[in-house]
This record gives sequence, structure tokens and C-alpha cells, in this order.
Amino acid sequence: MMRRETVLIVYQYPRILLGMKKERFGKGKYNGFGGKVEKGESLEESVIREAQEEAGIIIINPERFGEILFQFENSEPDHLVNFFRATEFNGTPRESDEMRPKWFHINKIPYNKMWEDDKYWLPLLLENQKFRGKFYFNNEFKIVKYELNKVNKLE
Ligand code: 6U4
Repeated sequence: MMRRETVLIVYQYPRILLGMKKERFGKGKYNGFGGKVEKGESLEESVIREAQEEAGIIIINPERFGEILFQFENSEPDHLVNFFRATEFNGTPRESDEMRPKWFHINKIPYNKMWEDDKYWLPLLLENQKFRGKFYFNNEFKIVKYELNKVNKLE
């Protein structure tokens, strides 16, 4: 079984917008906005919908930056996550049932309160570098092994 999901980083140099996840998978962690890709939806449609649902913002021209397959030792299904970046949006970020948005200076990204993989791929996204990779987590959600490659193009 495999779940297809999206994650969005809003990047307005020198700050990024993250959300504190309040419920379920990833609870208590800061993450980009995003979630499951629904049937009949493109990746871009999905990330636009999730940003609106979770942070109340309408993002403009989201750009796909990476694709990572996450696998787990426990019974958690694989997650295939597509990462997007947007610089512009309409509206004002607001708290939702799922997420509490917060801006962070790029020198103060709270990596110790994020998924452990984020410190590997997020610097690439902030440097304009596209990426593709695979991370394998153990039962404590720690990385057991990973590969991460810079790519020129995501097909
Ligand atoms: P529901 O709606 O209950 O089925 P939920 O369990 O809350 O969904 P959801 O839809 O918020 O999950 O999806 C999980 C989110 O976490 C997606 O945006 C992808 C993201 N995600 C999953 N693993 C990640 C990881 N290792 N690093 C990361 N984001 C991850 O940065």
C-alpha cells in the first residue's frame, strides 16, 4: 500500500512559513502544509487545496521541487511525498483544525521539532536545487538509511 501526499514550503526570503501539526500523523511537529492527494486530483491541485484548508491561503504558482519515498519498519504504509515551493499567496495565514502556521527565519528553522529528513532536503529547496530520494525510518521514526540526489529535472 502506498500513500501519495504533498508538502508545501512557502518561501519569502529570508523566512519560511511552516505549520505546527495538531492532529494525527506527524502531530507535534512543524511541517509544510499538505496531505493526501485525492482521486482525480493533480499534485498541483492537491497542494493548492491543502494550503487553503490548513492555512487559509491561496498560493500562486507552486513549483514542484522534489519527490521522496518514505518507508517504515512498522506497518505504516509507504508515503510518496511531492514537495512544492511557493513564494506568493493571497490571504493571511490562519490557524485551522490541523495546523498552526508560523514564520521562521531561514537561520532559525526548528529542525529539532521537524521530521528528521527535513534537514537534508529543505536546504536544497531553499537553494533552488531540485531533489529526489528515499528515506527508511525505524519504529521510533528515526532514519535508518537514506539516499538523496540532486536532479536537474523532475519528470
Ligand atoms: P488524514 O486526513 O487523517 O488521513 P493525516 O494522517 O493527518 O491525514 P496528512 O493528510 O496530514 O495525514 O498527511 C501527512 C502529511 O505529512 C503530508 O503532508 C506529508 C507529510 N509527511 C509525511 N512524512 C513526512 C516526512 N518524513 N517529512 C516531511 N513531511 C512528511 O517533511
